[in-house]
Amino acid sequence: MVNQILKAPDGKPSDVERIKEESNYLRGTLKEVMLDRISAGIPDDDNRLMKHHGSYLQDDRDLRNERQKQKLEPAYQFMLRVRLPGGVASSDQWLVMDELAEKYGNGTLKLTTRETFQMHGILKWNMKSTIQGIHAALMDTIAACGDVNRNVMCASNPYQSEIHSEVYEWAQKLSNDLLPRTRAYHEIWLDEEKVAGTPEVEEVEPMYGPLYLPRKFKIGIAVPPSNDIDVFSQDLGFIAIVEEGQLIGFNVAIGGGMGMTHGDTATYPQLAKVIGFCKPNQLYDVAEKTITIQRDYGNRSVRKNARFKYTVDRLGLETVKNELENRLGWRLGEARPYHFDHNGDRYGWVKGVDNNWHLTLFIEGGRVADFDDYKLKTALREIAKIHTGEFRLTANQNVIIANVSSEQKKKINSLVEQYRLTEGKQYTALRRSSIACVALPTCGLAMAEAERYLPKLIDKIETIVDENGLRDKEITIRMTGCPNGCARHSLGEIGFIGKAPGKYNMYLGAAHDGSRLSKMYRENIGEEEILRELRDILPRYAKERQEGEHFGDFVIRAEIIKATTDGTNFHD
Ligand code: SRM
Ligand code: SF4
Repeated sequence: MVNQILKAPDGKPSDVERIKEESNYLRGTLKEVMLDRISAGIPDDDNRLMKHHGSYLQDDRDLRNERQKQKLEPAYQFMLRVRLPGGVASSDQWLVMDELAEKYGNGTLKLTTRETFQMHGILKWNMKSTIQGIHAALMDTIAACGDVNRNVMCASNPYQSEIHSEVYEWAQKLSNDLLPRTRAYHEIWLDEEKVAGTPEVEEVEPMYGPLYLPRKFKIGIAVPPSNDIDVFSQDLGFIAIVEEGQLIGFNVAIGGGMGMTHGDTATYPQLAKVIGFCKPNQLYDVAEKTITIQRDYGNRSVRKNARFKYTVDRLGLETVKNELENRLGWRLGEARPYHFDHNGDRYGWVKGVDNNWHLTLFIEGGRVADFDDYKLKTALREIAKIHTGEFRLTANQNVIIANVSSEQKKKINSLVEQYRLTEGKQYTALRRSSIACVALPTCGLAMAEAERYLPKLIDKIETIVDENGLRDKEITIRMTGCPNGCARHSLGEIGFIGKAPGKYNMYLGAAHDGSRLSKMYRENIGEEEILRELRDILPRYAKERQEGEHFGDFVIRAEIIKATTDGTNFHD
């Protein structure tokens, strides 16, 4: 199937390629090292493999210096990410995650920007029990991280119930059918008997092959007018096309991604581009064949240039489209018209076409915890105990209490009021449009704070917003602790990327509907300068904006920043 004319970059394969190759389909020595009680950590090679099982070894960075002084090994602990296609969890599953976080994690749950749960702070000896607990609740952590297809996202709010349930089914199917076939996960964590290497059973990965993909791969399905999943940030995005109330198919967009490295212009965020249209029953084929193109032509030598976006930019959009059509054996249809309004969530109760109700709640930084004056985790637990619908985790780190009958709505609402959950209404629209990645203390790559700092920064920006009558103006604001872009910072109308403790690069000019990237406005600035800049720009927006003009469009029209027209000119 490999096209002799197209080429993957030459170069010595990266060390991760060797680790995968020698791993016997993602097993390595994980089973043995997890039993070792001498260290709370695991060797680097096994940690690389661990990701494919949905987990990373981390250490508590707040304790790093102190432990070093005491000549102790770092405070090792694991992060565990659930695979939850479309972000849909039943009440029972919510309760299990709540309990596991208490029992084995740091007591909190992180709702991620890819619609799933993360737990932090799990000790090595508790990993197996945690994964088994998740498995018993009919969830898993397979392929939640690693060089494979990740959790498949889909539009969150099911108010157009029939369309959403169809789209959700597609997200589930893609997520399940694109899973690695290795039984490594079942053997290591679920005590399934080993089959690999025995003469009776020859293990194969029909789609991935023994080296899996050169890098992670992400798929999301949007339902216009909401671009809540940021479809253009996906390696492969699908845009649902609805005509006369029927889902007739999907526009196909390829080659998006947010990550980059400070100071390296060969790395950049990029938006996926629409290349055509497919019918619902062609969706899986398109996904599978696109993945195999990245498998065959992605860069296996330089990991920071290994994402599909670089493969597409290197080979050319048309070439990749042709290759896809060759592999499919049929041509994509012409892309259909669509329109996005926004990439955030819409808060509060909405009634679906089937008369069920859905309540979107703002969860700051996606962190579900009991705070001194705000018992959020307890509140959601109490709701889960009586809620017969489901919880929908959104790509903006929020939660939707979905499919509530009119009879149940009263009961749920009284809990919402008792625990002051919609106090978010009193927040500014700016805060409700915020996302922050985890960053410190758990993320090993963080250069600055994000989740723990953005709320405090917003406290101060809110004063400026209030002074200028912008309280109800939705301006998306996103912060990450490093340029990897886990909070999709380049798609925030105001974006911050951590550079060093207390220092950020500031970005402006992204489109409110997720269709244009931002551009760097100021480099390496601290809080005082950030506020000074916003004290200049926000009043201008308040006074000079045109009817309905979004902040991201205004800063370009007002020539405060140049528009980024493609990822390849992001750094210009
Ligand atoms: Fe991410 C790595 C957290 C969504 C781009 N991401 C990490 C790691 C695992 C750090 C590491 O490699 O050691 C972070 C763990 C921190 C912690 O302590 O939990 C991490 N990423 C997250 C989450 C939890 C952020 C959040 O606060 O919600 C999100 C989990 C999503 C999920 O459920 O699967 C998360 N990461 C994203 C997104 C957004 C998205 O997918 O929509 C992106 C940008 C989109 C993209 O992939 O291009 C993203 N994460 C990265 C990258 C950069 C990849 C690249 O192309 O260069 C890394 C670093 C890497 O892969 O080497 C990374
Ligand atoms: Fe960590 Fe950077 Fe991702 Fe934030 S953006 S979670 S700091 S890798």
